[in-house]
Amino acid sequence: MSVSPTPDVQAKRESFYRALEPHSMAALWTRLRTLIPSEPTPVGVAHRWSYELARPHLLESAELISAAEAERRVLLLENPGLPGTSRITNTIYAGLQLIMPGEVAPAHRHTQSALRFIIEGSAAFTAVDGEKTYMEPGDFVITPAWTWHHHGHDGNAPMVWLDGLDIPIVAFFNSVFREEHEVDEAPITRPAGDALARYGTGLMPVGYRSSTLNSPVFNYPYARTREALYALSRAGAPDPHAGHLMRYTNPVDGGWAMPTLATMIRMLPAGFFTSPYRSTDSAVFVCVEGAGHAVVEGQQFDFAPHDVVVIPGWMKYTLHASKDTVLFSYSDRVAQEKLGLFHEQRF
Ligand code: 1HN
Repeated sequence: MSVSPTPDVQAKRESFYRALEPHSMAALWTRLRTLIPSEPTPVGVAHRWSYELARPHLLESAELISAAEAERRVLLLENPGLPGTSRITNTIYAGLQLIMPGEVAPAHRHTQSALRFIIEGSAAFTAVDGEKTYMEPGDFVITPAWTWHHHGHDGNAPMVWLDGLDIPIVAFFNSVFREEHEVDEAPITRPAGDALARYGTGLMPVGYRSSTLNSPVFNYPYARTREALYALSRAGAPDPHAGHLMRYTNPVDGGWAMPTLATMIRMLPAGFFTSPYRSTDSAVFVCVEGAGHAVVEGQQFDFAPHDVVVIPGWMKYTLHASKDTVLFSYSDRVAQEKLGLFHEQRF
């Protein structure tokens, strides 16, 4: 039990604290409770971005700037509780990227890892480390750290995807490097589909040794993912807290597909309500198909296809599907697990 100090003692302490300041010192006992709270304090707020509202702004941006001039034509999704930070959570970045027919987003590389989750359009490709992959709605695509990558578009309609990056994590460790390629389109050295054929069919070349922390598969096509999710949903009951939840894996070791970001996808049958859940990772959800709502710490966020919902870590939430619904999500869980920091609670 702590006893309140007398006014005299308190005044002496205050002057002691002020005397420490010029020496770049401070008394821990004045800060201990804020430095080490009894449980996580959620950072930022839960929020929903309606794609119907975002889309006209995104398309308008194409009239103002080319992909080449912008380098990446992206409207970033910034947490309303973290203004000016370019963050959707304290640890992750999200943005909606638009590429128009014929455009090229020039080749560069950086130490941040990126994922793309395709929202609309077809016939655009991303080239990663010498291989192109053409992208379709619902595909999950990885751009590993420090790989050359550029995007192009051979089709005739706008193409949009959600970018997810570990920018705040890399910034925290001050390990940011970037480089522009000498040409806009980096050389293509392997046929499209090469990685999926070699590593993504349950087979692998004998003697293959991975030289990266990422999955060698860099496009997980939605057609296959969807088939697996719906087969799973027909085969048994959903998990009460998660629904039919699957994670994208690295076929080399069965671990997560990316070294910092956890990527998952779930199917929630029509009428299903999840039980309350919270975890220390902060997550970004994309509604792929269906409709429903999330209730986060008592606040409701409706979602329809292509809407994005952010749920900061340690906020308690439930999910409700009014139709058969598929939700993609990514979070900082992989980084947290590696550091022994991931915790979850089911109610
Ligand atoms: C980036 O390289 C891409 O390659 C997208 O498409 C968004 C946001 C910040 C930094 C680099 C891309 C990005 C980015």
